[in-house]
Amino acid sequence: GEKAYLELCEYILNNGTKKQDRTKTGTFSVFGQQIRFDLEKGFPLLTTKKVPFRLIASELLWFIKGDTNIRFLLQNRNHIWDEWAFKNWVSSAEYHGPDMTDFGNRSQTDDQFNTLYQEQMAIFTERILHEDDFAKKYGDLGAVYGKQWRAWKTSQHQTIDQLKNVIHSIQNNPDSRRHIVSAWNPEDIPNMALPPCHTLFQFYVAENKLSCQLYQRSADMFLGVPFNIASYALLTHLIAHECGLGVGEFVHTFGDAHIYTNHVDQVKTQLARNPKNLPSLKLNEEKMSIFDFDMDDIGLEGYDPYPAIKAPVAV
Ligand code: THF
Repeated sequence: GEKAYLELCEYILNNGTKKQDRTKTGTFSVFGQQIRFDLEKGFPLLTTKKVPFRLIASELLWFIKGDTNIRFLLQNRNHIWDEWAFKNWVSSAEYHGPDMTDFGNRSQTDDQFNTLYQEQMAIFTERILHEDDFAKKYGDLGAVYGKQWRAWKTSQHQTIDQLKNVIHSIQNNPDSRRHIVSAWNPEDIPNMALPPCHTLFQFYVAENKLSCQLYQRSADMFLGVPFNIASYALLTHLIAHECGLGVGEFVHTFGDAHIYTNHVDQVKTQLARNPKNLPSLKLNEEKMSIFDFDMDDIGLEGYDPYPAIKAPVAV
């Protein structure tokens, strides 16, 4: 549960190796850890800081639709993937604005640059929202989660709908040990804005309850992981709902589990708080298929977290 998450963060602060990373921010890192959440005990949205559930739900619906264009996220006022699309735009030949090289780091250290960056980002997201051709070209993140889950490309020029298939196999052969969805497609990695952090997940059915385990190759413990826990918990609930099953556990297995050096104070603030009761998830009982769910069909009750804790995202 939440306590296991907090203990893992504390363990990383105390025992992590200081490692440089792709984003040049620096991290404290450990390799190979696991935490578990009993989904019957409540919906695992962390209470020791406010986690924006609306953003988690809209991102998951985006994956489920098989959409890889940030326009849908922007229409839902969700900005968590903006930087990755922006990166493609500002490094393209068509971009003629101020130099945005290394914007992730510079926007955090240089106020004057940050103003320019915010301006360019606002122009960019407006164009994605309102110009179809521009959105097609620069809003798309390529072969990210939605693509791999719903339309994995085969060597025979066909596509595989892994999500539909896994739901079908849960319904028809619940005891199977092959309820797997893989987002890691070695052929596509070179064409991705960001190779998938959630590499692979597996479902498991026992005693009429659906459990899910995720293997996450790289885990930003403070910003990403609270999103990821709630996202896979929500996915498990949605699929259990469609299959007429109860919910079991969410098991979260980590490869490189890290805390960015510029998140350490925030983590310490969070560690000083005691977890409260978990909220509960309310799904629209009238909708059966997970492919028909909209934001209005997903609600949360009894969420009473501590205040949000701000931190910069490493790009
Ligand atoms: N890159 C890094 N460095 N960390 C990640 O967690 C991450 N993700 C996705 C892709 N690349 C990543 C994007 N997911 C936030 C949360 C999840 C993200 C990206 C950003 C974030 O900033 N959350 C804020 C609130 C943001 C808001 O209110 O708009 C927070 O306080 O939780 C791994 O999935």
